[in-house]
This record gives sequence, structure tokens and C-alpha cells, in this order.
Amino acid sequence: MKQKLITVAAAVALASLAGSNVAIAAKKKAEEAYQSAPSAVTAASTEKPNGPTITKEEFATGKEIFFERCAGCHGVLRKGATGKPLTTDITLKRGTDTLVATITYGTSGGMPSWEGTLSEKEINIMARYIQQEPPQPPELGFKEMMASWKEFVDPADRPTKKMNDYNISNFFSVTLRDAGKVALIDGDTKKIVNIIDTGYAVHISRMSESGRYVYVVGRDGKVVMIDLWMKKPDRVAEIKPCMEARSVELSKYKGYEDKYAIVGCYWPPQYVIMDAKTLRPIRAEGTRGMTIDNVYHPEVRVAAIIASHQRPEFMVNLKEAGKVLLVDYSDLKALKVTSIDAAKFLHDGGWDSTKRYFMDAANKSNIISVIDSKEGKLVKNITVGKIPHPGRGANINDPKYGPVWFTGHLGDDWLAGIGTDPKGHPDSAWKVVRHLNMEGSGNLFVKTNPKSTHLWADNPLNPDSETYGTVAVFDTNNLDKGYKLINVAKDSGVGGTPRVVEPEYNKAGDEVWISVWNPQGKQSAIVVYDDKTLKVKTVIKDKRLVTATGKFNVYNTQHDIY
Ligand code: DHE
Repeated sequence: MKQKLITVAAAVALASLAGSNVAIAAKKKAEEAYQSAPSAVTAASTEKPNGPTITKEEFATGKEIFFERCAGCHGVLRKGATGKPLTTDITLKRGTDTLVATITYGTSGGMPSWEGTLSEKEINIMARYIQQEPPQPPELGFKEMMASWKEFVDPADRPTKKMNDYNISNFFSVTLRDAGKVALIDGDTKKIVNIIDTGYAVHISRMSESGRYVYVVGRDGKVVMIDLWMKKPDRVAEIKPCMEARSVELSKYKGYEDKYAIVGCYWPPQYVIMDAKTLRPIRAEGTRGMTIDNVYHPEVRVAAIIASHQRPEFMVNLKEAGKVLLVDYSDLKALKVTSIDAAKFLHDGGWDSTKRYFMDAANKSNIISVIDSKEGKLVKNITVGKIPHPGRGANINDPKYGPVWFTGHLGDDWLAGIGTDPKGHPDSAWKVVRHLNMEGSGNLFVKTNPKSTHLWADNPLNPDSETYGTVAVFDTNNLDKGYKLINVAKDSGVGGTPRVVEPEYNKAGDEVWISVWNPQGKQSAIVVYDDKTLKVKTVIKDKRLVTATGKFNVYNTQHDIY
């Protein structure tokens, strides 16, 4: 199947819209740019067509386009997710002409216009295709998972002590998104130590509690485990517990260090707990079921997963359901799961500075749900701006409001700071106490470090090509002063109109690494800034750094420092 990365395509389309200064249009464009990547569920893996008004060839084309471009928002089964449901009871009533118009021009509800991206013929096929019953991709049980399981190095043959002289705790695992690889970069020397094959459209890396192992998940659901103790750190195991996934996490509670890994699947809707030393699956649970408003949803996808520091639990975001599961891993033969009603469209999030409260973004609900991991309950749903997208967020010590956690917004032009100290600062707890104006909409990631007085915020989905190459830096002691805008794209010297994404600190908390994300075929880079002076220290340029995006510092990821 030809897998095109829509976000990059959207990026190119957006670049041509540079210069638009209509704020609302800009926000909408930023939102549209965050359309999902093609589904990793291959069209070929679904069942045979059953629709009467379409030829076999047209059905095949429709299926291909649907999984590449539509499934991310409307769901594989078309039951609706961030996009509206497209089940046949709805689409048949609309009819071909109306559907052609909707696909061509988009809607005010956020559906992009496909005119120009799809041909007239393709749009007509899509209008008829979505009036057919949706073909369903296969399920994935242990038998199928085990067929994909590979142990490159048996645990018995792995090193018993660190076999290299690297300062592995300052390594960065860098997503090379469209290359299906990660780059392991030594944070001290800024040299690439290894480039490792992972999976299609690699997404995130997480570390084991000890900091020895790196786990990488791709959109194709493949999880790859890397051992940093090897002479040359490399893969030791891999498995594909999902056909499509976005999250992986490791057990962190005392007594369970480096014991379990968990992967959250988009398809099939399930989570899978694995032995963290081998990636052998131990327990899988389906997530189909009721939403918080008691509507049955057959495709409840698993978004962010975060390991509790208070109890032996994984906190699992059920996106469409709007529920957070606390999955107790202390007895996998008698699994106890607490299901907390939060808000629909849970996506990403991270800890407050005490690592007790999970600040969880329900993106399309414009809500941050605060989950108390100690008490196991929802503290509050806080309304923020349009489409909050914190990554894991950023924790500062605000001179006025005490500990404050920040999120940015994809569809709004400001950062929200929420007070997180109910004991010391009860008046500001669980309220938006800071409203920091940004250059425009389209922020994806904010970052700081306990040793820093800077808060960094990127703009990668801003529609203006000048702005999406910049980051805003705030002084956390003088937030009212506004930000300093740094043109990272220019500082990198790579040319083109790259998007600049995801600030990440080194272990010492005195450098900030930022990706300069050019499309495949063009040079990408990482610019390293001195956090104190905000001056460039190094530009890491290497032809192997293809579509560099997320960067995960071992120490900071291991200890949830942000
Ligand atoms: Fe991500 C985190 C889902 C597109 C870079 N992304 C996450 C998480 C989820 C998610 C659920 C939280 C994981 C966790 O903490 O366990 N991302 C999705 C999508 O569904 C979406 C919108 C579209 C898609 O089809 O994948 C999407 N993500 C992107 C990108 O286009 C980004 C910018 C570039 C890339 O490499 O793909 C991107 N996502 C990231 C990064 C994180 C992430 C860097 C981790 C942030 C962190 O601080 O931990």
C-alpha cells in the first residue's frame, strides 16, 4: 500500500497559505493541519466489499483512500472519533451529491476541504464508498502477536553490566518519522551512536525505570526494545501487538521497575501488557464499550498511557469513551481496573510537579481533566482554549501562583497555566491562572526543566511558514513580559520552510534541543540552544536525520521531568 504522510502533505499545502492574517482562518488551518497520519491498518487487510452501487475497483480505491486519509478522524469503523460518524444510516440519507459537496469544500465543524488533494473522480468515489457498509480489519490475538515477536538477543545473552563508556542517561532517542527509524544521539558529544529500524511512521519513545532500555512505538503498532548497555546500543526485541498504535509505557512503581511494558492500540481497540525484558505479551484487554454518556462505541482507541508513581498502575486514556482506566498490574491473573469518567477525546498529558495529578487533555472537548493518581478519582474538568495539546506539559514555579502546569493549544493562540498546588495555593488550584499570548495558533509542545527559568513553546502547525519555523521562549519569573521569538529554522541553516517542533532538555537542564522538520528528501536537523543565553550551541545536521520530530532524553523521560 502506498503510505503517504498526510501531515506532511498538509504541511506543504499550508505553506502556500502563508501570509494569511485572518485569525480565525489561521486557527482553523492550524487545526486542519493536525489531521491524522494514514492509518497503519492496511486497506488490503479488511474484508470484501458488500456495496451495490460501486464497482470492485472503485471500492478498492475508496478503501485505500479511506484508510490513508479518513480513518484517523472518523475511525476505522466510521463510528466517529474526532470526526463525525459516517455510518450508512447517516451517509445514505445524505446521498451522493451532498457528500460530494461536503468532501470537496469541507465543513465549518473542522473537516478540511479535499478539493485539490483528491481528484473530482476520487471525491465521487469516496462519496459512494462511504454509503457502503464499512469493511472491518482483522482482530489481533496472542497467536497473531506472537507471530511477529522477535528476540534479537535473548535476555540470557545480554550484558550483565554496561559495556560502553557512553553517558547513556544523556542519550536522546530521536524519532525519524518517515524513515521508520530512531537515531540514538549522545547528548554529551552530539554524535549519532546508532540508527535503528523501528516501525512505519515511528511515534514515541519511553524509557524503563532503570534507564537501561528504550521502547519505541510506531503507528503500525510495532514496539521495539533497545538495550543501552550493549557496546553499541541496539535492538534486542520487537513485537507488533496492534495494527495501529500511538503509546507505550513502562511500570515505574517501587518493586515493579523494568517489569512490565504496556502498549495502547488504536486498532484493534485494546491495550496489551508485556514482559518488559522480552516483550512477550502477558495480558490484553479490549476497550470497546460505553462512552461517558453511555453510548456504545465499537472503536474506543487507546491514547496516552502514563505510569503511576503512587500505585502499581498504568493510567490509560480511552479516547472516544472519555474514561481513564487505572490498570493495576500487581496481579495480572486477577486484573483490577478502576474506570474514571473524565471527558471525551482524551489524547495526551503529563504529571504536575509532584507526580500525583495527571493533567490529561481531552482535546476536542477543550478540557484538561485532572486525575488524582493517589485517590484514584477525577479532581476537576477544567475548560481551557480550543484543542489543548500539552505533550506532557510543563511545570513551572510561578512567582505569584506557585506550582503551575502549562498546556498549549492547537486551535488557539495562547498557553494556559493551571495552578496545581491545592495545599499551598488553594485559591489558584485547578484554575487557569495564566493566559500567555502566543504568535498565533498551532502550538504542539511546551517544555521547561526544574533547573531552568525558561518555558519553550513551538508553533509547528501555525499556518504561516515564517511562524511555524519559530519557538517562543518565556521567562518564568516575568511571564507578563511576553515571549522572545527565536527563528530556529533560520538558525539551522537547512533551507526550505521546515516546521520546528518539540523542545526537549538535556539531562543537566541547561540545553534545549529542537527539531527542524523538513519533508522526506530534504535535510532535517536538530538545533541545540544554550538555555541561559538562548544562543545556538550546535546544529546537528546529518543526512541520516530524515524527518526528525520527537526527541526523548533518557534521564528526563525516565524520571518524568518536564
Ligand atoms: Fe503524536 C504523543 C497521538 C500526530 C509527535 N501523540 C502522542 C500521544 C498520542 C498521540 C496519543 C501520547 C502518547 C503517550 O504519552 O503515551 N499524534 C497522535 C495522533 O493521533 C496524531 C494526531 C495523528 C496521527 O495519525 O498520528 C499525532 N504526533 C503527531 C505528529 O504529527 C507529530 C507532531 C510528529 C510525529 O513524529 O509523528 C507527533 N506525539 C508526538 C510526540 C509525542 C506525541 C513527540 C510525545 C510527546 C511527549 O512529550 O511525550
